[in-house]
Amino acid sequence: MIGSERIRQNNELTLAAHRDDIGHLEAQLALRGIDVAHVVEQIRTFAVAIPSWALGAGGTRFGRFPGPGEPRDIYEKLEDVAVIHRLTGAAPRVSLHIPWDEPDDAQALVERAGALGLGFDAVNSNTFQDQPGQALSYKFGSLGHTDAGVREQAIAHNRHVIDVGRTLGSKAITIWLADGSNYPGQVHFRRSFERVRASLRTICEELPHDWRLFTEHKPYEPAFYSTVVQDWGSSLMLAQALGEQASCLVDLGHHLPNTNVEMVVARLITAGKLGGFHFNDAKYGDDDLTTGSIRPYQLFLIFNELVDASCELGETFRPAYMIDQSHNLKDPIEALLQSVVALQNAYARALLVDRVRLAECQETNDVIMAERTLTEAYETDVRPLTAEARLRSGGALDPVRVFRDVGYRDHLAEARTASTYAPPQSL
Ligand code: RM4
Ligand code: MN
Ligand code: MN
Repeated sequence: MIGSERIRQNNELTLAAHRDDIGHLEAQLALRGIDVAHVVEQIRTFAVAIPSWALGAGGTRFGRFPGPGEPRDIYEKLEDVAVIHRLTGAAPRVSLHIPWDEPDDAQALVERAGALGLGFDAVNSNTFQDQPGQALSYKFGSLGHTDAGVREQAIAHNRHVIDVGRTLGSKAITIWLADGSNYPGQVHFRRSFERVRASLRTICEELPHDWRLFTEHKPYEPAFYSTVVQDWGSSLMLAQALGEQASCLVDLGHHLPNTNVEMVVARLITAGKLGGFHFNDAKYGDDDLTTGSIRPYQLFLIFNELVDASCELGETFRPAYMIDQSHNLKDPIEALLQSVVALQNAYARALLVDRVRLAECQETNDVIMAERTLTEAYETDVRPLTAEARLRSGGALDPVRVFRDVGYRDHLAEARTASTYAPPQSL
């Protein structure tokens, strides 16, 4: 339904206005010494992975409100990701959570994905829930459990996830652990960290040579007193202990209030240990809201660090970009379209920063002009640039509009009756 012809027809509706907008912006940016064509080509290179767990309505521990036409299995989730990719030109890979989206036949899944023009990004292991038939419980931890048997079971699960990922063509595993405690005295802080480190070391030693392992920190939830991989410091200690293949994953919602996340990003870059991102947005905690919906300036400042680093480090700087959101109210496909566009916009703004002038202002301690250099880029309406990038990639000027105009959700509601999809709650 959302083929290139439908997208082209929809683009036609506002193409003339778009041409005016980009022409105007081109003239404005030329005065700032910026070549629009070059920026558009850079935006076209941006890609972000879509999480397999975000395509159905999420939920909280208080309830879940399913929407019409939710995907009933992983194949239907791939179809939804393909729609997002077609409309944005920037979502060519899926990040699988196992066992939530454990494929019955990984090879068949690879073929289906290939036919849809998709591939697979990092695989995610799950030792934060017990699975039916599992021998030992993760109630008191997994990779950091006091019982060696539980740790071994959790290591074996990660091994399995890597095996699945190999068949899929993934090149990384992301490990987020719920290990922690709810009350003072419950766990020995140092011992539990050492046990996690030792378990991760075993996983890392067996990792295929061309794979990366990302450790993802989170300050609290579900553990409310202490979390073993609590902050970026703990995550960095792990990545450094594990060696070359390990690095840190920054989920934007996994920081205590008021943390300067863009500076965390800069520190990890300095350490050579910025592995990747889980993009989302948050007001209070791990809220998993639409990327860029609450703190768009922060998102821009993060991309400013990323662009700055890639100017210096070139091709070697390749963080993995993934979205990690939970869609409780919005149509998941629409929310993901919004998120991809928000990321394209943030990246575009960061590309407009005059880095030579910024460096000069920093060297001469010109506070006002340094800040203005950033806000000049941030306050530029970059929407025509990202629309043009999508257009050139065969995508939509306005992805959500196309999705609505073709009535795609209604079509899915009819095609996918009797949804059996039951995502996990309150993650
Ligand atoms: C966690 C963390 C992980 C994600 C789970 C579902 O809070 O963000 O990345 O896999 O939620
Ligand atoms: Mn995450
Ligand atoms: Mn999270």
